[in-house]
Order: sequence, then C-alpha cells, then structure tokens
Amino acid sequence: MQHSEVLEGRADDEPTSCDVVIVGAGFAGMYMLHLARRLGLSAVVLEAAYGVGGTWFWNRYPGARCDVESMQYSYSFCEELQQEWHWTERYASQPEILAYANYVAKKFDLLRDIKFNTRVTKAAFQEEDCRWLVSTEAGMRYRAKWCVMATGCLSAAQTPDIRGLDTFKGRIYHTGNWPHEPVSLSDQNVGVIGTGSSGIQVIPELAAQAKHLYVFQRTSNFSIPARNKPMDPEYENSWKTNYAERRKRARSMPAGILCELGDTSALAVSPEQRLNEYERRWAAGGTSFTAAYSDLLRNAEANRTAAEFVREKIRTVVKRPDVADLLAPVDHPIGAKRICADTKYFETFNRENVTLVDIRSNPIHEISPDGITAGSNFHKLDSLVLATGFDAMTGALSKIDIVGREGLTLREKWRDGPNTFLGLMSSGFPNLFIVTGPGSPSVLTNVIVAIEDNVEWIADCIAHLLDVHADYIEATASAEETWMEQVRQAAEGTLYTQAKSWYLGVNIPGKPAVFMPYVGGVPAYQRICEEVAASGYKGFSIGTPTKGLHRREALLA
Ligand code: N01
Repeated sequence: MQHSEVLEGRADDEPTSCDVVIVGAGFAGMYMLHLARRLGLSAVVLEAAYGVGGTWFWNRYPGARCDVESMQYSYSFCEELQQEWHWTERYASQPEILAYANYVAKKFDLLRDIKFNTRVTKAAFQEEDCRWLVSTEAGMRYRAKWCVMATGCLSAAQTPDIRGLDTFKGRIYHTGNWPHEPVSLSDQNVGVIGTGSSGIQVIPELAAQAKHLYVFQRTSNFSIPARNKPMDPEYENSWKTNYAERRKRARSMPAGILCELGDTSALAVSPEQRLNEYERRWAAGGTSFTAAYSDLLRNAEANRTAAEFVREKIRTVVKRPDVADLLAPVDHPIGAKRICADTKYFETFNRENVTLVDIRSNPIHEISPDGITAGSNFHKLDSLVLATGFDAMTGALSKIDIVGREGLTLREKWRDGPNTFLGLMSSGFPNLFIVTGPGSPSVLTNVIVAIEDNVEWIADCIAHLLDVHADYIEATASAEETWMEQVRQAAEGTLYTQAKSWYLGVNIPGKPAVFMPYVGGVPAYQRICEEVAASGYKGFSIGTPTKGLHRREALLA
C-alpha cells in the first residue's frame, strides 16, 4: 500500500491536507490513527487537551476509577501490548489508565500525528470536491477526505443552571473537568452536588479530607461494592495466558464483558436461592451484580427482587434509618440508570463530618457567595464540587458546528433526537464516521470493545472504498430510519426507559427524550455490522461524485 503524507498548508489561508482527520485522542482516536496508518493513509488527530486519554484525561477527581475490570478495560488488538502492560489493581484508577493511554501513544508512535491544544469548532462538507474542511478555535484548517468523530460519549461536562452559582466566592470544581494541580480541601466545608457514578466515587474521598462534607442529593442511586484490590498475580497470569480466548468470549457477551451471566429468570428460583446468589455477587463485588438473572432488566417483578436486596444492604450499612431511607433508591429499577460500583460509599454517611441534604424534598433555592440554601436551610461552604454529569452521547458532537450536504447541520438534523445508521454514520453527512455514536451499544458495554469494533469497521470500510475507487459513502435515509426504529424497539422491551437517565438525555434541559444507545448487545450489533459490510455496505450509498455536481442520483447504487 502506498503511503500518503500530511501536506501542511503553505500559505496562511491554505488548509493542511490529509486523508483522514480524526477528532479526539482518547482510546477511539488513538486506535483510529493506528489503523489509518496501517491502510497507508495520512491522518491527523485534533485534540483539545494537552495529552491523550480523552475522558480519562479530564476526569481526574479523587477516587476516579473504571468500573470494568482492568484486565478487560484495555485494548485487545495487540497481543504484545496486552502481555507487557501490568495493571496493579482489579479496577484501574484514573492515573493508571492515563499512564496506559500514554504508553500506547508512545509504543505506536502516535504522538507525531496528534495536534494537542487544538479544539475543533467546525467541520463542513465541501460538495465540490467531496472533502471535509475542519476548523479549529485557533483558526487552523484541515482538509480531508474522511472525517472521524472520536469525540467520546461522556466528554461534554454538564454544569447545572442553578440560581446564583456564579456568585459563589469559593472554588467550584467539576468532576468531569478536574484541575491538574493538586487540590486540597482539608479544613474546608465542602458541598457536592450529584450522586451518580462520579459523585459516588468522589464523595468518600472528599469526606476523608474535608472538615465537613454536605452531599446534596436529588436522586439516590444503586451502587454495588467494587471490592477493588491489588492485582492477584495468579489472576493476571490466567488472563495473560488465555487472553485471545477470553477476549473472544467477552465479545460474545451482551456488554462485551466476560462475566458470569445468569441464564434463568430471577422468578424461576426459590427466594432462598435468589438470596444466596445476590449475597454471592454482593460479596464478589462489581457491576455484574445485575447479570445474576436473565430478566433483571426486562421484568419489573424480577428487578424488584434485586433492588430490594440492595436497599436492604443499604439499610444494614447506614446506621441512621432516616439517612438510609434517603439513600435507598425507590424511583427507578436497579440497572435502569447506569449502576455504580463504589468503595465505602454508603459507609461514608456514618461519618460525623458528612451530612446528606435531601434536595428532592428541599430543592436548592439558590447558591449565594457563602453557600447553598436548600429548602429553608443554609449550608455554609468554602468549596463546591459539581458531580453533575455530562451531555452524553451527543454533547461533544453538538458543540462542533458540523455541516453536511446542502448546508444541513447535524444540530438541526438531530433536533428531535440523534439519527444514525448503526451509530456509525448519519445521512446527509457523507464520509463522516462516528465512533460509538448514538444508536450503537457504546455506553452499555466495555467501551473499549465497542471502540475497537467500530474503529475496525470504519477502517475496513475505508479500505473497501479505496478498493472500489469510491470517493464517497453515506448512510441512506431509509436504512437510518429502519435502524433507529430497531434501536427504539430494542429499548422498549426493557426497563431502561423507566429511569430518568442520561441514556435518555433527560438530564439536559431541552434535550429531546430519546433512548440513545442500542440495547441489543455487542454480539447482535457486531453481527449486523459485519453483515452490512459483507453485503457491500447495504444501507449506504457508495460512489464517485460527478464533477462539481454532487447529488445522490449521481451516485452508484
Ligand atoms: O453523571 P450522572 P456522572 N441539581 O448523570 C445530579 C460514567 N462514569 O458523572 O439523578 C441537583 O450519572 C443528578 O441528579 P438526578 C458512567 O457511565 C463512569 O456521575 O438528575 N442535582 C445525578 O445525581 C456514568 O453513568 C465511572 O436527580 C443535579 C448527578 O448529578 C456516567 O459517566 C465513573 C443537577 C449526575 O449523575 C455519568 O456519571 C464516573 C441539579 N441541577 C462516571 N444536575 C466509572 O467507570 C445534575 N444533578 C466508575
């Protein structure tokens, strides 16, 4: 394969030219760059941060840790890499994951094609030459045949619109954009808003250093003890000697995570058997608790058995019954919101320096320079931590002005919810690929598995386009419509839609309530993607635009 080169624009107004522009240097962008190079393509990655790692670059709050086991939350594409990297704990901490991302970048010599501190503001499709023109905040421009959005599902941090937030005179931290210099909160009264996965991880750490911690909780969440521990050398060895086979088996599981998957209904066993099974999984720790039975996310009655078990555990751990009641979730089925994994979260509320403030019954009235008034109570604070989540799945994309054919913007097109074919492409936006886009399993899986599968599909697709000398690929509107209906129907058969979650986008004011990920699981999704590719990309228009005129009718079928 002949290798292309990045051609730097010579004049100020001339864009840099390459085959592929990749937006984002997280795990998706890094692997995309690696595979683009393997195809002999010239590629540039544009990254807003000063380093690689994506969400793991930004989410450096104390306690940040992955809830997928480290032996699995890693790339599988390179046997040498997975053999030589050593994870020190069952669940990797953010610094270790970031170190791994940097190690990968170095090992595969990726850094020379990544432009850091480069925030993409616009990507516009040029119909006349079938190229994407990508512009950055600093005014740089890149021109490429293919544009890959590797912008991540949980990368656009959400700051809530609370009256008076801007008047607060102490420091405000967001878990999704934590400072890079050390933060000391000792001897301070600290407030934390948000009790999702980030809040549940940061709260025990903050409690250990703050003079007093006020946890402002609107919705309680289900959490299972992570039971994190140092890596057991025998366990590591068993993975390393069986990696190929285990990675394959993981890909045959719905979430792309190798775990013990119960195959009976929770209602088909006796209450004693069920209790034993829940106890066993609780003791083992981790989010695969909800994999105990096959219908926990499909049958409300089955789900109640697991939810009640966890509520009972919370009541056992938390000494004050009124606090335990507030911490025990009752408004959604267990697992319908992303289930959390914690280290001594519920125990933290037994500490004398921690107060749980119920802002569901006593909403935050306002934030003033010195603290927060919730209901009629004022809480004096020195610092405030926002663990308020993300504009998930579409947020990072909608921050960029993406303009497709005939001036159509992605924001406009997705006004009533995102539409894609397989989460990979959206009609009207030729040659624009999305990694783990809405309509793909992405956030319901070990996201590195989802990333590898998507990136490999995109690379194979580009190789195919090169083989058939096509300049152009675009999802057809009808394939997209059919797929989105499939995504909708798959979610409808589950309990996922019964929670007000970021999966549905309802955490963002004004965002349409559409269940965004595909719940059909990794194997089904992967099979569909493979079948589409094997069919010569059925559901996509592929072709060569005629000179200066670029209409669908001109494309080969
Ligand atoms: O965000 P969230 P997150 N006033 O949206 C509250 C992944 N992740 O950053 O539920 C008051 O889950 C909000 O309350 P409510 C993982 O996929 C993984 O914690 O809207 N409260 C909620 O409590 C996860 O699911 C890991 O009532 C407000 C919280 O803020 C995803 O990222 C670690 C509010 C937001 O919870 C997002 O998790 C961390 C307001 N105006 C994250 N606005 C691991 O791998 C929001 N809230 C372990």
